[in-house]
Amino acid sequence: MKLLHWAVTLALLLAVSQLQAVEAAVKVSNVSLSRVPPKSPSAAVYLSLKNESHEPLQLMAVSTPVARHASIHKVIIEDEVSKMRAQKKIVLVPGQQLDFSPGGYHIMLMGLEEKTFDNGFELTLEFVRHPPVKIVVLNKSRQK
Ligand SMILES: [Cu+2]
Repeated sequence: MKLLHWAVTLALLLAVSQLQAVEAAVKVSNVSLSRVPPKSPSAAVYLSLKNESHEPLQLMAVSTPVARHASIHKVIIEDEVSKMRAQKKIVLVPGQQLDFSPGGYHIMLMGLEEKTFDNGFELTLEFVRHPPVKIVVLNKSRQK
């Protein structure tokens, strides 16, 4: 009975340490928000995403309670015209860092809920075979 207890404890410890290893696989930094024009009902979030694991990392979706619609966008040039295209996924190879920036990748928020948006908000990044990562976006561009 005691041996079984130890086996269960060991299994749990292993599960926890594996979970922590996976959690540390994604690093998010340089989070910023752009809302142009200031009163428009949409905004773009920029950030740096780094894959610190030894496996490819796939960002599949984004969500936030402050917008009716959130998606991964990329700016492309087509016939000399700048357009935004929704991206189904972004794949980062091990060690790769991707900087979302104006003119490139961004997280598009549409149909903003003004009251909640103004105080900063939570944004969830969803990955394949990796737990969701929640980040906080501060609304520094707030206008009184
Ligand atoms: Cu966009």
